[in-house]
Amino acid sequence: MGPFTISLILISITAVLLVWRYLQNNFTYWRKRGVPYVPFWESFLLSSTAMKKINIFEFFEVFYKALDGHRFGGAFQLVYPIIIIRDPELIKTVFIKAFSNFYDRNPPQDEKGDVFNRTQIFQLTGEKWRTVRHKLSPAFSSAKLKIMYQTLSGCAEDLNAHLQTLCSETGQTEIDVKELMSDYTMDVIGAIALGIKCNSIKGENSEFKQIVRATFKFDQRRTIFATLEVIHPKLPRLLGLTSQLPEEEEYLLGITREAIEMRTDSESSSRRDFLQMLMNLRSQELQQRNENPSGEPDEPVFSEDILVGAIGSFLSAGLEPVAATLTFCLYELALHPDIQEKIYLEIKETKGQTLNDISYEDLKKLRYTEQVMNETLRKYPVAGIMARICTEPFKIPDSDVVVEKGMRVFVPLFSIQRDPQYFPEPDRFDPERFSEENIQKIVPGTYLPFGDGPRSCIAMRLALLDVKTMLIKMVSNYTLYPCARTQRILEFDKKLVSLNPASSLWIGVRKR
Ligand SMILES: *[C@@H]1O[C@H](CO)[C@@H](O)[C@H](O)[C@H]1NC(C)=O
Ligand SMILES: *[C@@H]1O[C@H](CO)[C@@H](O)[C@H](O)[C@H]1NC(C)=O
Ligand SMILES: CC(=O)N[C@H]1CO[C@H](CO)[C@@H](O)[C@@H]1O
Repeated sequence: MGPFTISLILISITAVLLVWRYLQNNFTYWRKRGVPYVPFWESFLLSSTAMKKINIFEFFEVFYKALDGHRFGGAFQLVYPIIIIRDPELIKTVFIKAFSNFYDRNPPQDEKGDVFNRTQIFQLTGEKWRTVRHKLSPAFSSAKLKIMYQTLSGCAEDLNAHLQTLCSETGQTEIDVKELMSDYTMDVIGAIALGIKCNSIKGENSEFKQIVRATFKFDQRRTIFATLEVIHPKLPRLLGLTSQLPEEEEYLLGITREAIEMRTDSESSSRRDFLQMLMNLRSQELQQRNENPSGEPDEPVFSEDILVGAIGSFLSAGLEPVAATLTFCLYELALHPDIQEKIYLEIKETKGQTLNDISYEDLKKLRYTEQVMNETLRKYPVAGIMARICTEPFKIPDSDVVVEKGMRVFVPLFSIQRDPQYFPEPDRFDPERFSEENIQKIVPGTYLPFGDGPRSCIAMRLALLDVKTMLIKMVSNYTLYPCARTQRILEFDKKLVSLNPASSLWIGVRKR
């Protein structure tokens, strides 16, 4: 054996020992701190089968149940210790009171990553996130929503017209709600974000629709990307992987740029879409810089990257999650004719004598419809696993445990909203849980479909308005019913990180 071979063997042994020590440190992380936890091997086996056999909600359900009786507990994601928060009060603390300790949703991004990845609102971190969020908030004000309501009504009317055609012969038809709602949200988001008409409902399979769908589909490639990112934010790029395919990214970048360039000043003033609002913010910023050239030359906030990123976020948050919520809602209505009838009567009453559409101001009178929407989001929280990164060490109240900086924190909201302790008979779809006298009984911190605190969903009111507008159109003109193809037990898509039916979802639709 030459000296070279010997040193090679020694190096290998050292490397193995170092890795083993590192893993050993991680494995014993929770035990050493006296925190209840799901043992490493259990977590690991679960995550290795999780990719295909169960979805992320069921994955966290196992942790949730294993930690029954504890306010919080440890588990492992790959080989890294993570913390699971179960207690409603502690959840509120993490989201609101201790917000500055759990500032970010993701670890700081790899700055050289792809534009979309880097600038999506949910991925912005630190101060930049605060500034952008603050400036975007007016986009979702009541005045803006009132204008958007017209756009939404137009899209819902297209849907109505489409169904009228399908029902024209026999007065009824069977629809794949999942597909139909996916088309509907595509039309809505195209109109609201970019001011373009996609005509997906009318059956146009536009390039926009194809590419946007592909871009925001959480496929195998993206699962691998996300897994590598857990190991190290830079790892995907080192291996040559981007979260977006370059051609998809180029396309979205292209249409955004094109949309910006095509807008002349005179046209701009009449535009009311999200892109226009972003452009206005950018010109305000430019103007301020010109007027005050001596000021600090900060990095511009509304760079083109941020603009494209904001549009990208808008598309990704406005498509699948909204389509899924609508799908679950219509499905439950088809199975519950009594609930459907109550909505129908409420809408009819609100419309009163006039057959006009319900005005924006009158929408808030539809309390029962809102209860149904709330119950849908309770049973099917599309973003049911909420994640935070610890940005400042945090001592958990009434315990000696300190959450260390960099630790990933998970709130298994899906399991909490289906915990019989908080919602008796959780599988039952029951809008009465949100009736005037019952809603007070809901334990704070157990119902948070849009998150809570400064990082809650910025577009919550728009999403709810979208759902409501569609429900009004649908229920006032059609009766939904289960047909032979309707599944009685819903299976969720195992490939996605958001909640979605696994396959087509058929229901019957009859003209009223
Ligand atoms: C629906 O839930 C929200 C919380 O997300 C609550 O503020 C609202 O009062 C609820 N409305 C009804 C009618 O249940
Ligand atoms: C019901 O359908 C008819 C025919 O398309 C339409 O005129 C009417 O506006 C619809 N009603 C509602 C509430 O959408
Ligand atoms: C638009 C843009 O800058 N895209 C970049 C995304 O990331 C890849 C690889 O890192 C670059 O090649 C692209 O130019």
